[in-house]
Amino acid sequence: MTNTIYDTTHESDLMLIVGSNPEAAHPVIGMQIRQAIANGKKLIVVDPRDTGLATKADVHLKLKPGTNVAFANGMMHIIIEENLYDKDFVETYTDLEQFEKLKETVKPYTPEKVAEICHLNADDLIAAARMYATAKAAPIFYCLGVTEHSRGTEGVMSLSNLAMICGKIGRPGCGVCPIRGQNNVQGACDMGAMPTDFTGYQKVKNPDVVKKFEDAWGVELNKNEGTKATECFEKMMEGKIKGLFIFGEDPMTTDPDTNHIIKALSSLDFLVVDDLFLSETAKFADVVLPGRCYAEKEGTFSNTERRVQRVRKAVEGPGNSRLDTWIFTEIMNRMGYNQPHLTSAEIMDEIASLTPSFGGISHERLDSEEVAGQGLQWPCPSADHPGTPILHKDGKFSRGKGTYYIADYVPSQELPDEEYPLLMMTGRILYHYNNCCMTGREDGINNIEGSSFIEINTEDAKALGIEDGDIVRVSSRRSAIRSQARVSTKTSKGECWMPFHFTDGNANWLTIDALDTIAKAPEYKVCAVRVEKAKDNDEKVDNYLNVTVLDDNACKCCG
Ligand SMILES: Nc1nc2c(c(=O)[nH]1)N[C@H]1C(S)=C(S)[C@@H](COP(=O)(O)OP(=O)(O)OC[C@H]3O[C@@H](n4cnc5c(=O)[nH]c(N)nc54)[C@H](O)[C@@H]3O)O[C@H]1N2
Ligand SMILES: Nc1nc2c(c(=O)[nH]1)N[C@H]1C(S)=C(S)[C@@H](COP(=O)(O)OP(=O)(O)OC[C@H]3O[C@@H](n4cnc5c(=O)[nH]c(N)nc54)[C@H](O)[C@@H]3O)O[C@H]1N2
Ligand SMILES: [Mo]
Repeated sequence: MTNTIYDTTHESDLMLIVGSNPEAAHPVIGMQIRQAIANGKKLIVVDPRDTGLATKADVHLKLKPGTNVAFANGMMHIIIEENLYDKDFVETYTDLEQFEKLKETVKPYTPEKVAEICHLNADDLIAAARMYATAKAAPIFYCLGVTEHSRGTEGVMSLSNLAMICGKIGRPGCGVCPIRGQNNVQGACDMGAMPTDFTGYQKVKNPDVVKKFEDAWGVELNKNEGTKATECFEKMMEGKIKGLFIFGEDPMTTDPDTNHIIKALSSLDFLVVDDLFLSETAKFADVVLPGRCYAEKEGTFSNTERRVQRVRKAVEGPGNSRLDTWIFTEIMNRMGYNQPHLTSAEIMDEIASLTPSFGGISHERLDSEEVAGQGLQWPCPSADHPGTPILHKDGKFSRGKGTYYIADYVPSQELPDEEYPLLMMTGRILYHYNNCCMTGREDGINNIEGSSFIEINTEDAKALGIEDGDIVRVSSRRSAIRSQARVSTKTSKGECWMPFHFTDGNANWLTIDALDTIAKAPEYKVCAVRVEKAKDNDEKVDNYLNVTVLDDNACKCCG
């Protein structure tokens, strides 16, 4: 996030939420947004479903999934046409040549055209554009409804363009605010868990950076960028990746097109999985290493607002489990690199010594009265630096003038047709966490939500002869599963929605492995499916995961 949770919910007069369901996925922030609404702040929600916050919004744009770029371009069209953009900000702080190109690009995105692409009412779009542009301060919150598309990065860039032309960046109550996913996914990215970056987004492509790390670690490093996680599966099938170490991830449940994943993992010579539990992926492994969870370790997590916070060990790890850092250190030693076991405070000191944006962060400081349990927001370059709550302050972008990355709307990769007539989105519910390895063990939670379901629109259900609660067969070009129908108007006609948490009847047997052209995140939010009333004899049940699989586990697209 460019800004903080506090300023976006307290110092704004309007909040624009695009493709994010914080009441379910970020309940603490969701609660603060609800409070902000109760305090009189306006709300625009852009989401294909009637989420909890959508029902409380001043304007709910219930757009067709996969059309965010058209929506954002439409907003900018109206704002520029009506001269509601922030001329001072644009002229002083942004690249004017690019702004002219942006104007040209959004010109054809008239309210009528966008209404048609996005299945919206043009007047609602105009109302939303005027409200956002004229608000004194307004943040844009976004999440996976924007990013998990084949044109997801372009969706993000389009929202940044919108914030920039309205001068709603670099000051309190504004900003472009992706609400991050896992508790420490921000920290994982900050620490270089990406094949293109070392810690603090220092680039592998930069020889000076590589040299710095080589000197610090006393080894020669590979100068090439690595393979993005989602691109590894293809390489496994091609035999280019033969061994794999998976650490805290369960692609068998959470990656798209499970048949594809089975095929990829089966192609490996050797698979190691480090996890808390015997996940579906761990069942495939040659070696399983039992890791320890957040409550069993010391360290720091970086939250969604770049706030590095201390985590303290509360309980001992069970049985033979080991800290993930212990496992990595042992592997380094056994592979011939002499690496002493360090405490998490010592690891933090090494991070600070090699990472300019973390230069002033240490356990000592985080535990001190100065910080008083609030953590420190990076960039925090030195021990006397207070941290940085708001990025790009006063229009100062790190690259100089703010630039516009301009994109046209491109439809999703797989759209409904006669054979698979419904557009399916997937996502999460409040009660379960991703692969369910942790939350699925709790009877109390499973009693509330314990099995696969699919939300279908009332009119579609009627046409298909399906009633609320019926067991249905859901199929896509990749596979078929059983689930339970929930019939309502929460999704629009022609659209349906499924959670991906449940092992039995998991949505990822159906999802498509199309990737975002830039970030390579999967297009989890759009694929085409057919829903029909399940019959006892219409499919065979596969033993693995107890779901129905077409063609003896063979993948339809690659055989
Ligand atoms: N309870 C719970 N909380 C979680 C998680 C969990 O599993 N359970 N997972 C965590 C993780 S890893 C993450 S990344 C976050 C994700 O948090 P979110 O992104 O908020 O969650 P999702 O349900 O994936 O999707 C958000 C919204 O996108 C909408 N959407 C779908 N397609 C489109 C589209 O094309 N355009 C627009 N504008 N909207 C669309 C959906 O209707 C949905 O309301 O949640 C985190 N928090
Ligand atoms: N269809 C569909 N699929 C999706 C999504 C969607 O919206 N739709 N969302 C996607 C998103 S945003 C995400 S982030 C992924 C999440 O997918 P995953 O990362 O695969 O799922 P998680 O449940 O977050 O965590 C995976 C494993 O980490 C283990 N674990 C937890 N803590 C620790 C630890 O400290 N150490 C170790 N070693 N292991 C630990 C858990 O036991 C669990 O088995 O799913 C993706 N899949
Ligand atoms: Mo995520």
